[in-house]
Amino acid sequence: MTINPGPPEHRPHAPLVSGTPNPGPPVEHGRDAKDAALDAARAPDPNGALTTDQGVRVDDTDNSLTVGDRGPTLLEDFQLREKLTHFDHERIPERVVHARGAGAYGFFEPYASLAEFTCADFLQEAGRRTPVFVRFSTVQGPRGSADTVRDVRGFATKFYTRHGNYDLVGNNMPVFFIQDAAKFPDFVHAVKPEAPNEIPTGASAHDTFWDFCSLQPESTHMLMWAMSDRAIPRSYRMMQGFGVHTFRLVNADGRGTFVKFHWRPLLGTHSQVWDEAQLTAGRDPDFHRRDLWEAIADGDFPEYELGVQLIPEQDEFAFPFDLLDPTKLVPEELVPVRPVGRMVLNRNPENFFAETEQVAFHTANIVPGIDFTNDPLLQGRNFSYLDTQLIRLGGPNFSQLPVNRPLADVRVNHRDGHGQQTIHPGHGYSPNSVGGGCPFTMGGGRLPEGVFQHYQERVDGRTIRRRSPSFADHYSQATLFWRSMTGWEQEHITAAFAFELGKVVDEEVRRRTVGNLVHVDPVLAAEVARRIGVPEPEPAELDAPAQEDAGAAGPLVSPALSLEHLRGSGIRTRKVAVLVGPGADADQVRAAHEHLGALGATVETLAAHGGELPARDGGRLVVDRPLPTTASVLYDAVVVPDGTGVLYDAVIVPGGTGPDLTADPDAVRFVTEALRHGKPVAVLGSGAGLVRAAGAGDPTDLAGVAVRGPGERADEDFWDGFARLLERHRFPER
Ligand code: HDD
Repeated sequence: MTINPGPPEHRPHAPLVSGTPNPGPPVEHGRDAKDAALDAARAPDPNGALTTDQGVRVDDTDNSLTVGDRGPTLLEDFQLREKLTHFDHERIPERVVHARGAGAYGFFEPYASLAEFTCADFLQEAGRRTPVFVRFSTVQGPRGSADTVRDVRGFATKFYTRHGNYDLVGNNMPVFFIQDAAKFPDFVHAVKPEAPNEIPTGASAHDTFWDFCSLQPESTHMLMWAMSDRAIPRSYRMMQGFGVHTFRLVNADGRGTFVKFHWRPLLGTHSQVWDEAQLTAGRDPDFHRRDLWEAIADGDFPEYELGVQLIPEQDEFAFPFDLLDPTKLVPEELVPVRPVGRMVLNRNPENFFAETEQVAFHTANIVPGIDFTNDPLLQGRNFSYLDTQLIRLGGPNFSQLPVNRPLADVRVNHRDGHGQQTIHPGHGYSPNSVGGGCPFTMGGGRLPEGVFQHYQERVDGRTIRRRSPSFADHYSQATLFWRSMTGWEQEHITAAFAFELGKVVDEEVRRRTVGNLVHVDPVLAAEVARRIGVPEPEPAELDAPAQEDAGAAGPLVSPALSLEHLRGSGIRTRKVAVLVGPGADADQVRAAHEHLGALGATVETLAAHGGELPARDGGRLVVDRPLPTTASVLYDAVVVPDGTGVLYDAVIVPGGTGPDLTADPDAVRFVTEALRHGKPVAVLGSGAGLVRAAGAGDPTDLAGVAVRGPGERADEDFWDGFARLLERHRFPER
């Protein structure tokens, strides 16, 4: 029986009234206006008596109402019926794509006013903060799928501006698979698990995806990105975001400027390697979700810089590709990215379902100062997102859900519908006289600030159903991407094609894909063909130059596309494992924690079991995690101090005389994987033995391995040097 802890706190819910006063601009620090708005929707303090939905207190929630001890359950048990009925209806349809995700609140603040180009409220004033909610996601897998699959990542941002909600619904890659929204259902049916058996989960390595892409060469550029390490990010905190389409900024005078949006993570853009990503999916399917949550909970707030590429209207046709084609990017060498502000994610949601699951993004949620272009992919999206929320969130009132509710005043003539929560005053029609003509519109002449008006684009043409000839070049930018990669990036892309196509059963699909790759790079095509066992392209095909049409011009190489140039600086939040056994050098363990910790890394001591271990100097070493509960793939670097021989992403081996970790298979596997995945490793004294036990030979011969010989002091320079290795993140050339 539940003990009643006393009367519940009296905290009535004020009904939402349309047109309630604007809570005003968000405050500069602490809880912002969105937090205050969410407070209003929060359930009463749970520290009170359990009630039914009707507020009736419940005396027992564990037993059904029955006739006697062993008799039938009674229909009159309204508490049981309510409990079961609500439970039976807990699930809503998951998103048809991007079902798996994680979200966070934060704020955006501009560095300077962008008023010259846009009257968008959130870009007007340096330092003025606008609350945001961001949801990151994978595309293919269902809600319960693993985080580290090879896939595009969604990067969707809702800005709660004073002039209404603005949604920037982007991805971590700057282009897309298709050019026209009419192809989206086909594309998604092809990439999703196959219809007969719903296999595979969270993977594009299957026949229907490659069948579609091989027949739809416009996907080639995006395929290059999807086969690159961009598709296996290290963290949501370490990936770029892109608005993909060309949008339009509009200033107070109605002047338009084309714009491409970019998010750049301050921690640098980093990826896993394929073997690591696959192992991580087993070790921690929630790897990215957990990483985001823990970073925010620990106060390591993820930060991204918003950048824009601005293109004057008169330059619309100045490029060797069509700005409206979403399979094309604008090389940064042609139009530099101008930094305009920063976004900080500083608060985790309180309830995953209420916030992260129910958040509803919509590409057509734009605000004064931002407008669309005629990109046919974007135009279709502008229909689809609203449409999907109607089924997913059960009706037309989803924008009243707390996470979706604007901070700006909402006065509408919409009425009723499922889930209506607003008590609307007035009659809901316009024009009216009985309500004094309210709510009124603000049309006519030069509009006051904060009123939306579309950019007045001149459009003229016949009604046709055909792809624009200016969209015809499908290979030039795929080639640009390929040529912009370093050697190791090219090898990873080649291996990814070989892996994915190696899983494809239909040989014709494999051949066709290789036939498309010939137009990207003949050597790539030949190597993929060799690895998947289809005939190598004929010499004639190998000579085929990249498509020589209008699109073939442009820069030959764009360094900005390579991960090699996106590393960022510092080692903040990198995870370092220190592998120890009994007899490890406590000074070295302490130094690793202190030096790397002071630079912002998270350092953990791992050993065969939890608790404590004797150190070489007779002291005790506190173990943060037992090795069997963790794995190298969950760390960025390993330190194996002397006296041990260990198992992390970066290994520090302190010198010492304790039992040899080389005899511990967990420890050997840990270091083997760290080395195989190109992670920085530090070995001190006898710790070097663990690298040898991992079959990697002499540690001094290995890139990214810091070594201190027996008896050598690991001074500050040593740890600073190791931090520089960690800053680079990976040594794929190893
Ligand atoms: Fe989409 C969700 C990004 C093309 C239709 N999309 C969705 C999400 C992201 C993107 C990040 C998840 C939002 C969230 O976290 O709730 N989608 C993109 C990008 C695209 C793109 C960057 C190309 C540039 N999408 C696209 C097309 C269509 C859709 C062409 C349909 C015509 N997308 C949807 C959708 C989803 C969606 C079916 C599923 C759930 C949702 O909208 O809310 O409407």
